[in-house]
Amino acid sequence: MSKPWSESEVAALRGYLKAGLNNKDICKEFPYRTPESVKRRIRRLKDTSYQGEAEEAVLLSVIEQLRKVGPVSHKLVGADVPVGRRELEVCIMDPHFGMRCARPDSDHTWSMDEAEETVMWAINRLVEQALQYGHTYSRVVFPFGNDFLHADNIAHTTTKGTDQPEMDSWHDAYKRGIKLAIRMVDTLKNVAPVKVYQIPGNHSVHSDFTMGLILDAYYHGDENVEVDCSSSPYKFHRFGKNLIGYEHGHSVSTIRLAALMANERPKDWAETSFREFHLGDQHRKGSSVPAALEEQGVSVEYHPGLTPPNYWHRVHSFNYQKRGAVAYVWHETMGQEARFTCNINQYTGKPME
Ligand SMILES: [Mn+2]
Repeated sequence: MSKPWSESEVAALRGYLKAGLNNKDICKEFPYRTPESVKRRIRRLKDTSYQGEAEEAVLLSVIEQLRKVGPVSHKLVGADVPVGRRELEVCIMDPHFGMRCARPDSDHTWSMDEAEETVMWAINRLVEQALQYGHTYSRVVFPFGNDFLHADNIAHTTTKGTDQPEMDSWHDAYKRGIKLAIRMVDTLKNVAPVKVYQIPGNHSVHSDFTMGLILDAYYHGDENVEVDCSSSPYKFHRFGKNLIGYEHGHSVSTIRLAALMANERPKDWAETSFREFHLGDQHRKGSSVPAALEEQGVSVEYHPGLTPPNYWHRVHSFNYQKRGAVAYVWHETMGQEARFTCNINQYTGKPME
């Protein structure tokens, strides 16, 4: 086995390739290595850079095509609503699309069909409740991501490489996931113009981020949908006296969130009175340490998920948590005014209706 290539050797190799040297001449530059070893390294370098370039070219061409085929519409919905006043925030956390569960290793069954049906039931139910509330909304705020897909790649692992054996075909989940994301946004668009914030989770950072880019491209010509798909790990939404922070909940300790908000958004912090962080990750209201908190006037809340406890949850007895989704009504000056919840019965696995 030959000695591993050092970074400076690889850098030199890259330089020779860039300068147009042929394989034979490059081999002469590394007299202490066999020509086979040098050629193998050259092949590897070419393969990786070719693959990277090819993937980027495919993604850019898909995004370019989407920009052309997405809907073109001018601001119609909510255009007559007085500026500000009320916004509706809809939190569908941790859909884990593509996860497949069967009983009794999991509490309930879960498939892409069931996920689509459940997610759309939740969105429609929350919208119905929001409209029954009797007010109009100037905007719908929609955090998207938060483990939208269960696994991040064809090896069925999370972004950091933890195996997710319960994942269906990643390709299929990704393609169907895009359609579902568009259905969700289209439904919310019937209420008011939608602001989407892409929030990375811990299961599917790359997949959810690129889906955010696809949503951004798809709604490029639609003045009723705006997508914030920056690569920032957390995002902030300012509305009048309200400031909402989004973070998935797995990487920042809850106790740090208040100061993080103040530092990240000093001007918004100074001009607002109502500040909250809305998190996912735990698939239930509150995490164990601490259960829920308000620190320096910033309330931090973990949100329930719609997914059933899978084998991993069941094996650790992290099951029987309340499943559901939550929406909030924010008044421009008076703060959070109402909260709607739609619930799934944790014993039957069916929507409570
Ligand atoms: Mn999750």
